Amino acid sequence: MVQDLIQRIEQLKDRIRGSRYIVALTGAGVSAESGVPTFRGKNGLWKDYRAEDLATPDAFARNPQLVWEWYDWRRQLIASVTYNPAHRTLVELEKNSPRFTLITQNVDGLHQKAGSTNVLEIHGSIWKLRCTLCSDISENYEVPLKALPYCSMCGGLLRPHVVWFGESLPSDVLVKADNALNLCDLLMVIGTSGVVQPVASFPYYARTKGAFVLEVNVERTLISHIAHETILGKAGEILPLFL
Ligand code: BV8
Ligand code: ZN
Repeated sequence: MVQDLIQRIEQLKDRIRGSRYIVALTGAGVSAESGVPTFRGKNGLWKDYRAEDLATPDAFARNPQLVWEWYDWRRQLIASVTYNPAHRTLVELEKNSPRFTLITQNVDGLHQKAGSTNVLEIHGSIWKLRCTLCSDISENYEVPLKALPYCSMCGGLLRPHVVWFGESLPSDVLVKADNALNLCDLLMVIGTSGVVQPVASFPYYARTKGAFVLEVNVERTLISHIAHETILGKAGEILPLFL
């Protein structure tokens, strides 16, 4: 069993070394070992609410206070943790690869804190706010938020600059992601359950364009049947083995 894993890791190291364009697609699982709860894990994200119930425009329109309470709680939690070996390994891979793009569904900013530079935040960032009236985007690192934030330009209520359910992904980021998935010869899918669309279809798309799809997760997921190789284990323990 262990011998088999060592052999598979060695083969994957050769493949990584020989890749001309690596894309990494990450989800909540890469931040789990930093202490950031995943969305659909058993410990869940917050009280008895589900992300699908709070991360929506309707929830915010109905009760901005409650939605901001949830984001403020997550911002405080994220501000109190730091990146882990999974994030750091992706920084090293970016440095050592001829071409490398990191597409993340995470909004926590831990990839950038760890040193990743070419990061596509496909679902936005919890550290950016957008005005609900004039759409001005600002960065805000205030934890805890003392009150509901309002726009300095027009006085409109600010919302988290993240993609909620039912909202389309930022087209400029989508175009870059599409291009990367089209051109890469290795796609590493790390710590995502493959539930949320359209990102969950990215591995399938990359595979049809000829990429080798490698998945790292603690359990098999909806992506596993698309992956050429699935390594079961914690991202913070498995990824450093590829260096
Ligand atoms: C869109 C940002 C339409 C905010 C998020 C049916 C009904 C209603 C809607 C739909 C439907 N079918 C499809 C939809 C569309 C919907 C969707 O996919 N719903 C799902 C629930 C079925 N999608 C959308 O609404 C998207 N927009 O489709 O727009 C449209 C189209 C055209 C024009 C206009 C509009 C928008 C989706 C974006 C939603 N925003 N978050 C915020 O974060 O607050 S989603 C949320 O889920 C996060 O972004 C998160 O990143 C993302 C994905 O979750 P994961 O990252 O995979 O996390 P999860 O907990 O699920 O899994 C963690 C994984 O890690 C697990 O596999 C676990 O095993 C693993 N793991 C744990 N520990 C470790 C580990 N792995 C390795 N190491 C470890 N240590
Ligand atoms: Zn404004």
